[in-house]
Amino acid sequence: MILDRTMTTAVPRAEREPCERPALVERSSGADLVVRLLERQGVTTIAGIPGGAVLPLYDALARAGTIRHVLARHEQGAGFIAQGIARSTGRPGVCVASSGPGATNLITAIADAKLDSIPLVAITGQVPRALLGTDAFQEVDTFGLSLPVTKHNFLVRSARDLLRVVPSAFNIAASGRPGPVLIDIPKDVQTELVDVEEWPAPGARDNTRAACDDALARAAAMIEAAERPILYLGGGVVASGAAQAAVALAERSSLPTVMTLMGLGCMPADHPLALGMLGMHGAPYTNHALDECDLLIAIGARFDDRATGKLAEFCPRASVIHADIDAAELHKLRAAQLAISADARAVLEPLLPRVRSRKRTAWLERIRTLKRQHPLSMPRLDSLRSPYGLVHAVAAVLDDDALVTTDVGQHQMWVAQAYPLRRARQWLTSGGLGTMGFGLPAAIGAALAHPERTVVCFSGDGSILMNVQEFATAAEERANVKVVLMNNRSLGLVYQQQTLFYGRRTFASEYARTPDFVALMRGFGVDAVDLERAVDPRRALVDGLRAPGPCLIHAPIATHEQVLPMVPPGAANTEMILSEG
Ligand SMILES: Cc1ncc(C[n+]2csc(CCOP(=O)(O)OP(=O)(O)O)c2C)c(N)n1
Repeated sequence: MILDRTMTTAVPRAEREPCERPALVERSSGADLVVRLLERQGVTTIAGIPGGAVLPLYDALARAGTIRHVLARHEQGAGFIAQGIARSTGRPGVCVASSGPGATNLITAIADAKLDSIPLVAITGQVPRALLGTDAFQEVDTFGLSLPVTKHNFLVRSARDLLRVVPSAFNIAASGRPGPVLIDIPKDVQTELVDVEEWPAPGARDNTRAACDDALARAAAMIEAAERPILYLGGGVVASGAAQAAVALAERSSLPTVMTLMGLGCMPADHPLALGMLGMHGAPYTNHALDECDLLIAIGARFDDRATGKLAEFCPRASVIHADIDAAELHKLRAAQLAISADARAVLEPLLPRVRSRKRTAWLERIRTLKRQHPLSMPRLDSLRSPYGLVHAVAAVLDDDALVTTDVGQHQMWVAQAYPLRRARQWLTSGGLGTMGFGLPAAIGAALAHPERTVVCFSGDGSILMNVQEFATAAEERANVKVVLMNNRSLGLVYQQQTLFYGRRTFASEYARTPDFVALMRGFGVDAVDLERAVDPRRALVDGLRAPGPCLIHAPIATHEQVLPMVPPGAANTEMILSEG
């Protein structure tokens, strides 16, 4: 018996797909089963921290020697390392933790994956079955705790059930709208022996349903009839691998294109039709263009409040086509004239040949005028002390192969505005949950998945301390991660909000004392360069970015710097604050 929260969705794949029949029956422990099933999923790297309740699984990993285990220094770090793998490859990431505090430490990373629809399989050890519900040592109800923050979760009560649970977990994590799945395995289920007669097929992403012809025809007609259409791309375009099709559609019909924080990179930032990020910190011309559009084509986006501002005043003149794999998103926040419940790629690719090539001279001319009248101001681009100057200087050293992660705060928004992201999956940021501490471990995961690439993590002096212990992991793994620490000696985004909206009462947001980050790196065995003290800061920046292995680049930023424009929370996107308050 397993506890499975719907008891219906996890249809055993073994019943649906042909199974491989080994000649002999194999006797296997639950822990060995998990390792074999992970191998069969093609998992090569997992991140975690062992503990009593998960030691049989660790022993099985040790005996098999087939899967690289990255020893994180905090389970949240392990969760974000797994997310870094998932976000940069599109395949489910795997993290492991012990029961009790190990599992609770993992919860934030799981919730983060839920809000950003990231495929993650989290495996936790649990107290033995007989002790469940007894307040045993390191017992928490991981199943109950994770219920609202997972796409699905399992408490496994028999080793045999692992044969269906593990493939199901991968199938559920990757299918439809991706998300995190948790498998909680009591210690005695890990040691229980079972005879395996046949191995189930690995859990794979379900095939996506094609969008129906009628909907595609209507979408094409609406695009055709529109005078001022805008294409609005979200994380679903990244998840479904539809970026190319989106750009092709935009080019064919001359569609100015906005992206959510999660959708950045789908259209190259320097593409003539790209209007960058919309919403709270979007460019003024972007939000003004949306205000004027008569058709909004929302693909894999969910009308998040950070993107829409005051919903009632978002795109007030527009009809809406909304395509999303998750039917629950359709009409949830904004009623759509045409709602299509399908994967972004399954909509965009067949839509393309149905849409006539259009020039839209007047609308594109209007966009050029809006750009002139309402530009995005990026002051002091030539200075490394300016946030925008620093972001540009970093980008100038790296090529499009580089991956970019961020933490959460002003630095995240400066990078979202200014870094020339040019491809999907280049950009890894915590969008929905906005979790400080995401950047470094996510960068480590991305670097492990792409050892040939440079991964740059932009962080703040607040965020970096939330998972600073993962520098030890980065050093141990020689991960090619460069952390650009934008040190404004404050929780900058909080400081900015207090300045703008709380009568300048900046409280609990400025640090009276900050650590010597360069000295800290010495302790971790990580290289560091300090742009504050370097004789030639530009040279030091290049050296730091080109050094092999992990490196911290310490960059001072004035505390008063603000990320602008800013739409006050609850205001319409056209009511932006444009200059420092
Ligand atoms: C785990 C967590 N706690 C609190 C917050 C609220 N919060 C959002 S931004 C921010 C400040 C971030 O400071 P820092 O990392 O130094 O970045 P900066 O804004 O200065 O660039 C805080 C506290 C959060 N997003 N995540």
